[in-house]
Amino acid sequence: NKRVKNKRISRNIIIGSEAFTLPPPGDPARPKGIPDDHTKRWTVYVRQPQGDPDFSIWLTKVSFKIFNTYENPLRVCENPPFEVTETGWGGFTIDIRLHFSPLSGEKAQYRQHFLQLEKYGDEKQQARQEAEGCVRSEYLEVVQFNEPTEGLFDALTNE
Ligand code: SLL
Repeated sequence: NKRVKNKRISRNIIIGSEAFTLPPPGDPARPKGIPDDHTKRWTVYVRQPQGDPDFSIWLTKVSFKIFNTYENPLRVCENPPFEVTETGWGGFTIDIRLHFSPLSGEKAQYRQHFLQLEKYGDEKQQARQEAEGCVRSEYLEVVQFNEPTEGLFDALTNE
């Protein structure tokens, strides 16, 4: 697996979470089977920025390690969408592992995301989060491949 010298390829991904307030226990609108102390439904995700070429060429698997009281806390997504949806009551840090196409010869890369369930920001932001019943927390991440393999270089420069 020959490498292309003096080259670096960068790709952007979005890591984030969104959390929706659940109707309280006893409310007919509350979905069945959710423990009474769970107040939110949340999703943690790795997505591509809108308009970017298909990232599944190079990003082939994403694993999310969620809080260890959940069933099967290591959630592995072998295909997009790379996301996990659960319910709960509290936020925590999620360990994320990005796995790359075998032709890249790259080791997995590690990221973290704090699952933010509570409103945050200034008054205006919090008012909007309250009105939408949704708290979103996202950031842009850069994934860099230094001296990529020829296979990865060709795949990413022909996209
Ligand atoms: C802490 N950050 O103080 C917290 C932990 C865990 C939240 C938050 C339900 C988990 C389940 C849930 O929301 N846990 O149902 O297993 O340590």
